[in-house]
Amino acid sequence: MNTILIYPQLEFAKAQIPTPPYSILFIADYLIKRNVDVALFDLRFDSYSQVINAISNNEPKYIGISVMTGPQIYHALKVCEEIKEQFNNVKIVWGGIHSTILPTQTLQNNLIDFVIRGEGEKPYYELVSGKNKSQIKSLSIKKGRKVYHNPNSALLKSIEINKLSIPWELINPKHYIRNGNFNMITSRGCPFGCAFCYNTLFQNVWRGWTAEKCFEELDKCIDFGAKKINFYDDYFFAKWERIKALFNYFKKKDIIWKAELRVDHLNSSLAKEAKEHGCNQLFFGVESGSQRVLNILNKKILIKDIIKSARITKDVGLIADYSWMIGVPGETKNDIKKTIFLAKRVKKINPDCEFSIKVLFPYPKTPIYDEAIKMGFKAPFNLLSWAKIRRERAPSYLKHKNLLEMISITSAIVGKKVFEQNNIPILKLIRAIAEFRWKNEIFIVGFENFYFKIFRNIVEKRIVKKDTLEYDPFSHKIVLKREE
Ligand code: B12
Ligand code: SF4
Repeated sequence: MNTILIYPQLEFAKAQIPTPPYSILFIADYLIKRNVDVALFDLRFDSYSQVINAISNNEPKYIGISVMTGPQIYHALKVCEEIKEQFNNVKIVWGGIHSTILPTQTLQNNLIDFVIRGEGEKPYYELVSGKNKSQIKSLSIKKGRKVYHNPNSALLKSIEINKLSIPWELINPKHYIRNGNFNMITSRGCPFGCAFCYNTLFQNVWRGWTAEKCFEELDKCIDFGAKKINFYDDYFFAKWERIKALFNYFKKKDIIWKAELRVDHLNSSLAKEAKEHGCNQLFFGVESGSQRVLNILNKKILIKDIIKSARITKDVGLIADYSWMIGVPGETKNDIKKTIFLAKRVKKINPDCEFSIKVLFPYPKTPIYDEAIKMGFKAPFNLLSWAKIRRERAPSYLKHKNLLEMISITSAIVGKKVFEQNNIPILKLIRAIAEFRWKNEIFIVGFENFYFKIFRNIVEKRIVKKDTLEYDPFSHKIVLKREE
């Protein structure tokens, strides 16, 4: 039994510290432990010809592709096209958040044979090991033009998650370390039920590695060069005992780290302890400066929590990264003003903080999506139109679409330290214009909106020029790349 798992290319991948493709790494580990041969390709580093050769040599019956909403869909379709052209009998299985949200629409595409919704470990193993398809939970199948969805499978339990390790032998770990920076994930799920969040689809249950399991996995990452770790967990601080043990581990191993925390969970002693144990930065999803909008979003935080977080991080000397959101169904211009006002106030309290304001794109099956539909939102109707979704682009049902996009683009420029690099003239110019706009709140349509993509390309090319320069998110500097 053998299979191939593929992580398609991402847009602007070069300007980021590449995150290992954990989605398919965990699935691979589950399969390997059950005697399935797995080859894994991350198309940020591997080529189509490697994939084609592996299919020729191993003749797998199923190939699994991991896909997020946005530009990755386009790259995923390209690789599927290439595969189907040469190997018509191979069955292509899509998994990941996008196909979990829209399994029927995904299967309407001719290139895709099956969708696995939700966590892929168990259903994908059952598929490749030949279990009767009608018995495989979470599998979506098409017969002719009709699509059938088997019932959802149960989420993996914490005990099962703790049996999963990262099979580093399948990829080159060094690809994912840049100047000691490394992105890691130690848990799944979040119980808070924010109205816009994909976690509502995953039954909002937190499951994670124990502290001991974290040490075991982190030791391997440290061995191949990880020194500064960015935790991508949705709810890293879920279990206090686990966090205390991890704090001691970070101190012992001299690890610098950052992670996401809810503002209502922050207090001075937690911030101090985190700082004393290597924390350099906390990420807060604060979303809005309007309490009314926070309530619509079911965020369960108060404006005063946001302000307090800025004071605490300032006092303790932590960098705080605030993520704000506009374009919420039911939001007024006044609410948007309040968000800009609060983002400015927070920056004033803790000048060392970072921030960006993103435009909400409602995802099907989240509560906010139903509100958006009532207000005239029309979701993209096929995979290629979903591929066009961009973080800074506002959906067209929103009034003041251009204004929202300009706020988003301007905030990303004034709020992110990467634009503070004075040694790159183009960044200086972009920042000067954005600062003028931000200060005076002039967000009428400007050339930045039209040329933002070109700007991003320039920035990316400059940062990765000849692959020797890159942005270090911990020191907030563009640094010379060292070979790990
Ligand atoms: C790290 C990360 C990134 C990294 C890239 C990840 C990587 N490996 O390189 C970066 C920062 C680049 C990124 C970018 C984006 N991201 Co992102 N990202 C994440 C994050 C924080 C962790 C992903 C992860 O590793 N999860 C852990 C694994 C184990 O979980 P998983 O991916 O869900 O995989 C499981 C199942 O989904 C399923 N599965 C997944 N793939 C497959 C494949 C097969 C064959 C099968 C059977 C099953 C299966 O099984 C897996 C194991 O159980 C998630 C949030 C989260 N906590 O998951 C958001 C998240 C995935 N990102 C999201 C989004 C929207 C984006 C962007 C599109 C944002 C944007 N609008 O620009 C961009 C993509 C832009 C682009 N350039 O293409 C959304 C996805 C929503 C969606 N509808 O797809 C998430 C959920 C964040 C959120 N809260 O909204 N992201
Ligand atoms: S706190 Fe964050 S991860 Fe948790 S449900 Fe809300 S948005 Fe999602």
